[in-house]
Amino acid sequence: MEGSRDEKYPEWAPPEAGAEYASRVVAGTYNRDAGVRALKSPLAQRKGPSVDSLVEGIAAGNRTLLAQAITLVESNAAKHSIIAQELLQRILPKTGKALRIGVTGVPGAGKSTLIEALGMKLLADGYKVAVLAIDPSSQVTGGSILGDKTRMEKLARDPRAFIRPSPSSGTLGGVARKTRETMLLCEAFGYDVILLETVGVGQSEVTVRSMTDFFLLITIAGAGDELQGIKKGVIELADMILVNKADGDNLLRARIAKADYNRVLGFLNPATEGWQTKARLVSAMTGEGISEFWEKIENFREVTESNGVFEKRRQNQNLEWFYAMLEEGIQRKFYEQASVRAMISDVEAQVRSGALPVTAAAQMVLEK
Ligand SMILES: Nc1nc2c(ncn2[C@@H]2O[C@H](COP(=O)(O)OP(=O)(O)OP(=O)(O)O)[C@@H](O)[C@H]2O)c(=O)[nH]1
Ligand SMILES: [Mg+2]
Repeated sequence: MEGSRDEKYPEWAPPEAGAEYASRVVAGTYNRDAGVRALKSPLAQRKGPSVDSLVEGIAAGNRTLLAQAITLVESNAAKHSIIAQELLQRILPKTGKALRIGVTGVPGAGKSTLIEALGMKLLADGYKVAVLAIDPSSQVTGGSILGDKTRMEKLARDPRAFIRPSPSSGTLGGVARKTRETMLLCEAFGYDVILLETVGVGQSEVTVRSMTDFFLLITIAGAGDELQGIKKGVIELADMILVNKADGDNLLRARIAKADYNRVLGFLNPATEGWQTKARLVSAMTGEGISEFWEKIENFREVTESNGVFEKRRQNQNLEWFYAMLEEGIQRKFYEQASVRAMISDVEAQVRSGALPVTAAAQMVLEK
């Protein structure tokens, strides 16, 4: 190969390349200390804005940077997590001021239509609104709130509102962590009301309850089966039950359903100390009843803030979250150990064949 000691042909040049190949690669100088420093800095290991610019962008109301910050907290990469935690630490003083409302209900109950109607009303009242989703099915389907965007058309188009689909990967615990952190980013950005939608099947309602101040259950009048359709457990979580689609021919049936719910609610412990959960009629389509139930939610905030329940719930939610993350971390660290994994595969066979009692087997692995 031709050229001086520090000059080489590029990789793509054929081995017999002559002077007709004009390209040369010049060996770079390498400052080892600076190089190591740069590699160690997590900021150097990703493209995209720095923590400073994300913090400033969020404070300045830059939606593009908010979206990038959310993408960062949603990342599963360890190097992103370090930066995300630094970002969250920095914005923390600006969080906590929004009212966090969970919305659940069976598929088709009208959650999205109602969120759109309520959201538009809140914008008109001067609030800024963020809508987030926790969708347990999205691991399979890739997220159904995409379809929802068309049902929240007006809200999606309004610059004062923000709609974010469910983070789509990981366990419910992982999705919950991402949603909580996204909620904090939205609060730092200045959204006053956060609406958290989840479909009313499985565990996700409990998760949404555990991160919201007010929990709204949306139902519809069915053919006499309204109380069987929803598990009693979910009713017990609710601060308000809205019987939606109370319009047209459906009005009478909606009234009956409302009375049925109120009767049942009379026997249940309230979800929030000092607050009686009631069923109300609403039509997300006509807008009838929306202002009235929002007034009740404002009333809820006044009552629970003055009796201390609001603050106490948030403190408990933070503690619960802390312990959940701790447990998750302990489990992960435990199973990551090669010796533990080896021992488990050993012991597993003995447990299966009955050669070793289960309790003794678990004890053996734990002592390891
Ligand atoms: N008549 C009437 N129809 C409504 C009302 N609210 C919603 N709908 C209709 O009910 C259907 C379902 O509404 P959505 O808002 O998509 O329901 P959802 O609970 O978000 O459904 P999923 O996201 O699939 O769980 C749509 O066709 C709406 O137009 C209402 O107040 N009255
Ligand atoms: Mg929906």
